[in-house]
Amino acid sequence: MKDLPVSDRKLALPRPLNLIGNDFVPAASGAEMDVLSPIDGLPFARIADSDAADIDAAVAAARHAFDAGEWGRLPAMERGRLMLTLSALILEHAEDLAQLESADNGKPIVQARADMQVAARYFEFYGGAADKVHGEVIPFMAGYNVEMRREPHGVTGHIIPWNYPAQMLGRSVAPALAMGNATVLKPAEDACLSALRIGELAVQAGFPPGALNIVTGRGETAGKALSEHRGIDFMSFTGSPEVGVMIQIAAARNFIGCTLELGGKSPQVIFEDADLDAAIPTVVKALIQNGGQTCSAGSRALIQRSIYDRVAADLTARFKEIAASPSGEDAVLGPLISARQKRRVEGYIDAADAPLLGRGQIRADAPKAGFYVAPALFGPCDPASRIAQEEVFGPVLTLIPFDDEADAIRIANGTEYGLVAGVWTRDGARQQRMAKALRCGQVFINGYGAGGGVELPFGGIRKSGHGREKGFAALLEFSHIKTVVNNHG
Ligand code: TXE
Repeated sequence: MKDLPVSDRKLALPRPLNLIGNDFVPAASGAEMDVLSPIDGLPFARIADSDAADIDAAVAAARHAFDAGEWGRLPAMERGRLMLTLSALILEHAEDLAQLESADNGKPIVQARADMQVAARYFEFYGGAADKVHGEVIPFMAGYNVEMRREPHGVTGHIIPWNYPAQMLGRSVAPALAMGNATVLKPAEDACLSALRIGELAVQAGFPPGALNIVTGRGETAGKALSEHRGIDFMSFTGSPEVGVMIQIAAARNFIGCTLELGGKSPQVIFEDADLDAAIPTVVKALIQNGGQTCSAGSRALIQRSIYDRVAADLTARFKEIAASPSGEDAVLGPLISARQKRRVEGYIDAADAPLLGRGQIRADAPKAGFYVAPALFGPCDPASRIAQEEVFGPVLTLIPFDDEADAIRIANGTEYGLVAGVWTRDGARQQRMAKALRCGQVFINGYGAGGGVELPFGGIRKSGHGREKGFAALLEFSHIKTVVNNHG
């Protein structure tokens, strides 16, 4: 299919407004900023360029919703129903949302469509869970009734990145809402249009004022103001480790909890007894998806030395075939999010301290001003080299040979990160040993990624962050335990 430049597409664009207390309002300062499409590098929309005043207003709206407004009084069952309605509305508008996401983020339309299914699924999963988080009764001394209740934190702050804007909104905000928190979301300035559209759908679904507030703008202004705000009771952040540290410090100063999801350098460990017909295409897909701009991207392939040459040759052939292109129906790899990210990734490629096995291509119809990067494959890489240690966040895969299981474990665990790992082996006992030995938050055996996997707790250790998103685990993060001791004797 011939792809239209973003400017020629019929996209219903959200207005450059924040969502505060169910009102769509401009930034208090009146400032706006351009949104560029990665597909052609041109401005195609505008958003509010908000600052601390807008965050103040959003936090106040959320506080009112929680303390005195309709949201705080809603039974859990009703909260859940509203979320299920929103889920249905996301599905109803999925194609428009996907087109918007693809133009805004650059991701291939097929991937944007899949993202909308996952975004809807978050509201379905957590909408269904809203009235299923029970407390406990604790046996205690005679004459006492002791309850352990799960209470919402109150007002929760959410800062999300640009790589999966709609999915990240659902992942961050849905469990918080399910527990009854009132939320303030600061999406990423690089891609936030789908978040604004989902905000409109939340109002349409009947969310009461202040339950979901969305303030767009830059990290160093709106994001910083939200993370440091004295009015928030919990903070959820997904982004870079550099900003994660600041979020953690701000949370500490406010004596509140936070979850941090900060990316990774996740290994895919391929043993000589692996089903290579399954492993090799999955390694490629799990890296190339979203242009490698995925926190859980399997960006290090650890390959047992006895099969290294064979696997490296196969991967090289596949990499050379991959072409970055605009977002047509057949696209598998889009542009990266921004000129900055393109420079960053190309910087890693140019400075790589390992042999280059091959590059993919940039398709001829990709606009020159778009942010396209041809995929790059490096190997054999020294596990301690920069390209094998640092998160590149682009279509770059490093191959690292290993000798035996102990060597594989040492290399796999040998970065500062610990988010996800993949293991490819037919040996059941080894599967178990590896699952135990790998230091990370999620291990996939003979597969990688799970198409959203909304039910599966997700998060990291060390530089990948702490706390868990997804699954039931996220509901626990967005609530605290209150012990009520009633001496009725
Ligand atoms: O992230 P930032 P960037 C990694 C990835 C990528 C690198 C840089 O390696 O190449 O980070 O990406 C907001 N106070 N990940 O620069 O800056 C910002 O507005 C409060 C991995 O885009 O961390 C956006 O909403 N907030 C990651 C969000 O933080 C601030 C996904 C993320 O932006 C802020 C993204 C501040 N001072 C990047 N500065 C993952 N875990 O998947 C920025 N922000």
